[in-house]
Amino acid sequence: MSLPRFFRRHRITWKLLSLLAIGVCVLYFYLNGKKFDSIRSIEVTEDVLRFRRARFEKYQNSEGSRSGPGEKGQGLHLQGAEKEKADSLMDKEAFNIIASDKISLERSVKDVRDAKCKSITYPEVLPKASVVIIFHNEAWSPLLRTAHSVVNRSPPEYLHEVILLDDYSDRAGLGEELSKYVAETWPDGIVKVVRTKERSGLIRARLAGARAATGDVLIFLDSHCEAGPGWIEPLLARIKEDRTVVLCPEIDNIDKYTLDYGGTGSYSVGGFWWSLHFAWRPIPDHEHKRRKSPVDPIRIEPILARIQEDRSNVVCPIVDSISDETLEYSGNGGYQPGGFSWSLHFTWEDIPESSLQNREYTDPIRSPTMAGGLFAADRKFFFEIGAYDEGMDVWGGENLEISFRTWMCGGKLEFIPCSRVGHIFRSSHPYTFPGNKDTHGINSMRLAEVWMDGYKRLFYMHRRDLLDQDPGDLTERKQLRERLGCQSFKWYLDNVYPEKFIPDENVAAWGMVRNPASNLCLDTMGKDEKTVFDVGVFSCQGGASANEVFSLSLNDELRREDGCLSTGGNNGDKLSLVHCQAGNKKQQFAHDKEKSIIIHVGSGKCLDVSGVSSGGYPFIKDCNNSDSQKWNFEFYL
Ligand code: LR7
Ligand code: MN
Repeated sequence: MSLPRFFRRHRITWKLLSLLAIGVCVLYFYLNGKKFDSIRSIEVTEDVLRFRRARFEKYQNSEGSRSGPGEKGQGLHLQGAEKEKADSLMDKEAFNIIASDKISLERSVKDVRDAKCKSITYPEVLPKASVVIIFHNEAWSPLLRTAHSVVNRSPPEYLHEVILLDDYSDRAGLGEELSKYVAETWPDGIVKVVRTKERSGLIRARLAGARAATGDVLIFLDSHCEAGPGWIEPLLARIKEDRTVVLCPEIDNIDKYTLDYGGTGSYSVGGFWWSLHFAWRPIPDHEHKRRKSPVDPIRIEPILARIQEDRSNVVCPIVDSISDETLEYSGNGGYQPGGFSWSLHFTWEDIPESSLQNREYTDPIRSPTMAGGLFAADRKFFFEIGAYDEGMDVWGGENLEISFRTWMCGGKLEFIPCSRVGHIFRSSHPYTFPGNKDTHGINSMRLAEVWMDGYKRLFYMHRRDLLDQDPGDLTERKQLRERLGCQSFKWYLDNVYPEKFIPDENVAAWGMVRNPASNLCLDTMGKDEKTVFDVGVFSCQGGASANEVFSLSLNDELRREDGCLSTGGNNGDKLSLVHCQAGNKKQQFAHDKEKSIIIHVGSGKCLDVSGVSSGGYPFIKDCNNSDSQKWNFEFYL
């Protein structure tokens, strides 16, 4: 039966059908309009593409010869009245808005990439990106500089759109004026403004941006960034290679006082504190090993090439071993430079830490976590692995949540050294937190409850105050974890972050370190572990304070998460908490449980609190078996 006959038989008229169609359309636009302001959409014809290409080339060709304040990524040092004005606005804006306003929105930046990055050829066909820039009350110049830098430094073939996602700003200029500027500056519609209808917080704002986006790849940026030369190709090429990677560019520092665009110096990866704050740290050894050898793979004749490069080089191959018994040929595992002993014998040495960090590579660096704001992912993959937790408010926590989840649910997190994006690191938040809520705390609680299994105990150790708080409904996120069949948090620690110190596992003892006679316990006295300070003693808090949690590690360290007790070894020396350094003799302690003493191995002296009261400092002294030298750990393993 033909369709018209079917309709006739069932008395469905065309009129009714078209009415229905109109109805559906109206409903569709109504619903869409509810979520956010409509997106200005322009058909991308050949003409539009040609226009975009011409604009891109024009900028690329003129970039080198630009002149004016801040060009080439230089900082601006204001004087006199301007400086005063800038200083007075620092509290409100948390960066130098006057300097920023004086710098062109299209300024050039330094090309801080490793030279090798520039000679990589990427596939000509790459997935296309939707760049999502979320903002709430961002200042005009950093916001638009972010957008311009993306348009000017992304070949139009790879840039599907730039979405300025306005999270309900009420700052002057960000409404009509912004829409007008965008329409006039980018008449081809490459930049779109999308607005939320209520303050969503950065997590839901990013979700709204991701939902509005239609490109193959999502790239999120904060609203005070500058994309560097060639930033987008390495990200897209890596995602083309493997759609399950979540990528971060190397994040360069744009100085908040001068707007100087500076490189990062060395590559870092992300970690975390058990308090669920993000931390930068050097690339760990196992990752150095995993990554490609320092020998550039494109050099077929490395020795000759190196000499050709510089004739004053004397070059050695890496010496592999051939067993004298079996003649088995084997690699030597690591790379080692030579040294000598004073008896004038040749020695193999370890590669000094400094040159490990300075070795520059172009290939991806795996990282257990990301900072949060700047990353790229295949759009569909981003949603497949659970996008974001909609229940998280305003700021904080989502960066570790997406990091843990990515690794645990089958993805990988990588930093891409050849992709550089600058970010203004501000010291405070130039926006409100509605209801003055501790959103980082509650958001982190949500992620701990869903993703950290039993290890959430270590978060609550730092945040006992949260134990009676309500993190909200977690059913959906728990179902997501179930549905995706994700790995355990222990798997993540073992496989992705094996160097992470777990204060109460694989240690000899932990908890309060108590001197029974005085009821004094070792105590950080609230000092930040990221700084160096002397460890004190305080009346024991009965496990109520994370300040009194120390571990005796299996390597004889008396330590916290990242800081180890260290002392010179003279009678009366205090103990300072410094960054742990494996094998450092000053940081070695032994605990004799029978005698209840803690001995500094290097000096053979004992930890002592004689004459010290709560708030004072313990020290080391010749062992004398007195009560002031007796110490017990809260827990022994
Ligand atoms: O309610 C809000 N709505 C928003 O749209 C609050 C903020 N925002 C926007 C804001 O305008 C900005 O563009 O969200 C973005 C991030 O806010 P910032 O710049 O105040 O955050 P931050 O740079 O201090 O914080 C880092 O950690 C956050 C944790 O929630 C986010 O993940 C940020 O994106 C993240 N920034 C980076 O990772 C950049 C690199 C810095 C580092 C380390
Ligand atoms: Mn930021």
